[in-house]
Amino acid sequence: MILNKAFIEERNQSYSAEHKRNYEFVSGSVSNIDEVLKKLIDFQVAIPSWALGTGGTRFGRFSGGGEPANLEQKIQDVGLLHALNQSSGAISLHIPWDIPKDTNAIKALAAQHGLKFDAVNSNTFQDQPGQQYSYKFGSLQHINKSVRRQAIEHNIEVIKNGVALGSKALTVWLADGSCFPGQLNFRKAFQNTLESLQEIYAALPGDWKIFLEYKAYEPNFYSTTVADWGQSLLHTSKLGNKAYTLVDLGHHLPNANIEQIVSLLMMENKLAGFHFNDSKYGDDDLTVGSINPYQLFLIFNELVEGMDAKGMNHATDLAWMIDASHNVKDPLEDLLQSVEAIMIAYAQALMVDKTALVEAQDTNDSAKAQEVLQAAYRTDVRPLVAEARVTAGGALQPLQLFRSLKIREQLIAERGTKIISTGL
Ligand code: RM4
Ligand code: MN
Ligand code: MN
Repeated sequence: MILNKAFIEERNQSYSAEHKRNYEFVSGSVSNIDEVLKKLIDFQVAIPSWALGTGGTRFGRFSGGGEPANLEQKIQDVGLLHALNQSSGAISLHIPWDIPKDTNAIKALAAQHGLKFDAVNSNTFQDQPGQQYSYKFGSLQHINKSVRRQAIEHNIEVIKNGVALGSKALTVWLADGSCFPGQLNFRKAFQNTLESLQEIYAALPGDWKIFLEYKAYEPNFYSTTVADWGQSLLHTSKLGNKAYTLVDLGHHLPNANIEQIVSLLMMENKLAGFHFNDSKYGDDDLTVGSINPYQLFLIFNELVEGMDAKGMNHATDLAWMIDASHNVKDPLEDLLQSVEAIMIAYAQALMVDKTALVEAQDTNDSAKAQEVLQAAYRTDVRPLVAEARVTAGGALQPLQLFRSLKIREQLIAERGTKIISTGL
């Protein structure tokens, strides 16, 4: 199914009078409105190939029907999202869940939908059929060199897959760690991990980057070998200037000040980018903005401030990706909501009165600083985001259009109800 721009434009008509009114109201107070719109249009968020099927927990999985059965169908799904919101112009693949069989055909299909290939992700947290050594006790950290070698080779293989598709980065998330005190020598685990990463780093093409995620716990519940931003930064600093630390919002301990982490990683030129999601307890992988939208705004406020201080391009100098997966919503509706939440937080951050904020900071005026931030956060910027989307050829109301066109019903008719997508 391909939604073309003319069709979407026609469907937008029915809401356009109301939109115009709302847009005029909010844009009237934005002095640099053209610049803001341009930034919103340029900003693209990559969709993870593993989020297009229904997610599960270790207790169960409730398939919603019409899930993509293969990589081609996953690309079609991201194509649908992008047609609706014009902000999801890239897909991030997980290997071996999504190994392309015919690379050229896959590239052509993606191009037909206006999609690029974002970072490729390796997987050494599961054993695959036929694999010689098990990752039960870790991969890049493993006490046995043969296991480490197998995991290194896998990452190099993933890079090769990515090169063929035109990706420019490898994202590594390691489940490595230990479940009980005394199980692991922390120093040796760190050193083995670093040496393994150095071998992977050496295999990166000249214009590639490696992103190293951190995560506080799970699946290991006593220690994780790359557990926080300090441990990731230690590795990425030792590796070199092609290595960056990736922030997955759900990977922190409760109440961590993520916006401060982001600010300092940027200061050190070590921020890779994001895996966006939201969480109440841990790595919940909930819809972006569904639990703590103010935190998301504060993160974007630091991002915009930090990127502007360094003269960075907001759209292209950091990697923007969603990493979400859960049990109950239609995955495509969920992703539309996640992208919208990201765009809203970004638009609000663009609206912050920077001069007033700096003035408040320089005079220790905490009350004023709060007023400035909350003035931006409490502005309803949805008409700005919608205007950018419509200008780019997207739908005024993507979720409503998805529902009124009965897209899920059509996907179920085409694909059936029994398919279980690869992923979590
Ligand atoms: C991990 C981590 C990785 C993702 C896997 C599926 O918790 O967030 O980024 O690739 O889940
Ligand atoms: Mn992640
Ligand atoms: Mn995660």
